[in-house]
Amino acid sequence: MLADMKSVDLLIVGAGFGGLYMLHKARSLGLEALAIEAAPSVGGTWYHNRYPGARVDIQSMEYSYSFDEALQQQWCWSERYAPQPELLRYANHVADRFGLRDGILLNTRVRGAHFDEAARRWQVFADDGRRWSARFLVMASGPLSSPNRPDFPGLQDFKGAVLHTADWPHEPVDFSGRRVAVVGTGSSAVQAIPIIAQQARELTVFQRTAAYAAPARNGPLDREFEARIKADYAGFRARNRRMHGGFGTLLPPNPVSALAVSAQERERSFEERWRVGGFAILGAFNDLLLNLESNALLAEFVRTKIRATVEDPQTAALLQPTHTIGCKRLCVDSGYYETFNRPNVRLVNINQAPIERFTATGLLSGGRSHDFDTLVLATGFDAMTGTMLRLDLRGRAGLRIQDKWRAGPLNYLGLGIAGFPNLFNIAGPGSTSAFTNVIVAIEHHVDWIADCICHLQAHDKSSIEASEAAETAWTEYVNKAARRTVFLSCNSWYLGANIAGKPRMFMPLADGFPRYADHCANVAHKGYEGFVLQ
Ligand code: N01
Repeated sequence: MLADMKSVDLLIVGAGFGGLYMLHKARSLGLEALAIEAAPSVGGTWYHNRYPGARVDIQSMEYSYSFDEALQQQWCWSERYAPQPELLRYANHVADRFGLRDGILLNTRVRGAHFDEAARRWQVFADDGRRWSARFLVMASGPLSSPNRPDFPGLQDFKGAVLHTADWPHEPVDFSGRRVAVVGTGSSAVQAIPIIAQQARELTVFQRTAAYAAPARNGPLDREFEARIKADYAGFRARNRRMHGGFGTLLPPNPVSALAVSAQERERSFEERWRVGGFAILGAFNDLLLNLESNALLAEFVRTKIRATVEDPQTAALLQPTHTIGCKRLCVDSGYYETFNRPNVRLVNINQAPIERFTATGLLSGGRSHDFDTLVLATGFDAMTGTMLRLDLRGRAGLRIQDKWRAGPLNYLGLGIAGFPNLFNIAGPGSTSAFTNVIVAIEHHVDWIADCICHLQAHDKSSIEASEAAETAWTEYVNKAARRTVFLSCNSWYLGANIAGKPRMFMPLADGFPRYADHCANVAHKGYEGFVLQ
């Protein structure tokens, strides 16, 4: 049995943007590496989330790899915010350009991995029974990769088609002439609803929590702007890496409190950034995500925009969010609120009257039945931990990840887990991933892991493992950072609050990418302080 097992230096779970770069980097170090991907294609998020309207919410010139100058010079994005098909083409281009395909096993789902203490190697196994032995295991399985499918009573009785935004069919879906229901109003729904509404005969949106959305102001990429960035792309990337979210130098945050200026000045600043679009509005002042009073001023500004956009006062009132803005990730839209002015679109509040059950022809809520032919679940993800917790992952002494993370995802720097030697996590909990341009987060993690492996080799060490003390201190650090913000004031996937029974723990680090990157660099500089090297 063991003789059949293929041995590699480094095994990567996932061939999305994290897995692709990790594979390339590992090979550049001379390591034998293999990426295992459950999907039939590379691309990760951008392979699965192909619902109508899916596109990135960070500008394309920023949301792309920086590790290769020729790649970033030669690739041309078509729009300010790239649509999903183009992002998928980009992932495929990267796989071809860097000759990665022969190191990627597609259509293969990793079922688990056990750490063999005697050999100090990971034994990794797939659903189809194949097994591998690897010295290093890198989880590049993505923070948003396990779709959340709420256990709605009676859903199995519904006779129409059921689609999930995060697991969208690969053949075109034609909504024309159909009565469609969308459950959920997060980022995915906000992007999909305007497009579905243009096709469907009727669209009913079931809303539990109203969403804040800022206009994307998407359009064709301005070629002069592109040329300006490309004239010093490396400098642009370096400046972005010093920004809180790893992006945003095009319009840096205003370093002033929203409470320190006059009402007119505040309004002017909000308006200016609303016109720019996207996340720019969150940088109108420096305390919008730190101070509830400042936050409330921005929240009211957006509610005013909603009231001015939506014609029916009852619908406009229902669309008004009441929670802190930015506490759930801000949505970036193209015509979301306007869509509710269409005669074929209806909004149903399921906050007061939750979905009681599905029926053969629709659903019941608040004692009323709603009929439709196609159901779109835009209900998000079991974020940050969902994919790892579905694996049979066992560290030293058979420690199961499900036991280790019973109260939440303990880890050190988001990169290592005590009890799980030589396992690295890319863009997971405990790092700034969810608050960062994720490609910046990925490149940083991959580079750190590569440096760490070089260090181990140079010092003749065979394993590295986070210490429990460092992990405990880091978890407190992550909690403390969250307490300084408004992020604990609502239910969000950052907190695990969207999944029934999931322990509530604030998972991403809200401390800003530069400080986090400095922290990781210091740890490395001090010989991987907080890790045990053997
Ligand atoms: O998921 P979400 P998403 N009954 O969790 C509702 C990234 N992303 O896929 O708020 C009824 O935000 C839920 O209601 P509530 C981005 O990071 C980026 O939209 O929990 N409703 C909510 O309205 C984003 O943050 C882009 O009360 C239920 C919705 O479903 C993350 O992915 C595009 C329910 C889920 O919203 C997740 O976004 C798309 C239930 N039982 C996604 N359960 C870009 O723009 C959940 N809901 C790049």
